[in-house]
Amino acid sequence: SDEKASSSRELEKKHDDKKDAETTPLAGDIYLTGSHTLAFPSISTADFQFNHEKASDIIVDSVADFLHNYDNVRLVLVDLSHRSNILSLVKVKAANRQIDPKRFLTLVGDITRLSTEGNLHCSVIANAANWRLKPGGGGVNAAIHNAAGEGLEIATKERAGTLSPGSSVVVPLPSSSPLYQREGVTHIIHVLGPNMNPQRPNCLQNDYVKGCKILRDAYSSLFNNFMSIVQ
Ligand code: AR6
Repeated sequence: SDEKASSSRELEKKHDDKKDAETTPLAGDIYLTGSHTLAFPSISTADFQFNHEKASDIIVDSVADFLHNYDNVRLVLVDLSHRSNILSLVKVKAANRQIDPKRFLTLVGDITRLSTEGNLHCSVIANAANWRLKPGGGGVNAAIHNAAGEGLEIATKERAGTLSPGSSVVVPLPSSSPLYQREGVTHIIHVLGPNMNPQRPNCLQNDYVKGCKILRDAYSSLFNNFMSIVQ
């Protein structure tokens, strides 16, 4: 019976070791909790028809700059499909720039289901919004408003009525919101990017000098607003 007891202790010990291995964060990840992670969609590259080569350059530049200036934060670019052109472009360019893959991830998934379906805890998510900050309109804006419920629309109105291209606004999500309860999202940052779609307001008619500047401003506003939440 002694033998039995010792072998069962062995088993318990093994079990504990395994548990430790599973729960101990990697050295570089120790400070990277969900509250230090921002997930964002590629601004302006679907409904707003912004050029993907140019947008991917701007994303990688903006991310590299930001991560150079701040420690202990992590950025995640999300898109819905494995065939996402923008994700492929950004992945290659980020690797070429030797951006730390632990601090900048590209992820296929629904930005409103990162925790439940992507196993990524992330308390701040960005939205590619419209200038009226209204729900609907398709794309990621509709998905986020649908997932968050009308609490988001109300909370947004308290913060801002409209948004100008290249700027962003932080909206704390009410704790009653399904997106808060299910996914642990505490803040939405609405971002308005440059628009190249003639069917939408403020179309830049392929003026990429203006467009690129506005997209850079949009990401820098987004990342600065993210830091204002984290700090
Ligand atoms: N999860 C992750 N990424 C998504 C999701 C999702 N649920 N849905 C779309 N994307 P878009 P824009 C990706 O069109 O080009 C709206 O109607 C999508 O594949 O949402 O900035 C607003 O009201 C793409 O990579 O935003 C504005 O009027 C990215 O999100 C207008 O569209 C952005 O696509 C804004 O256009």
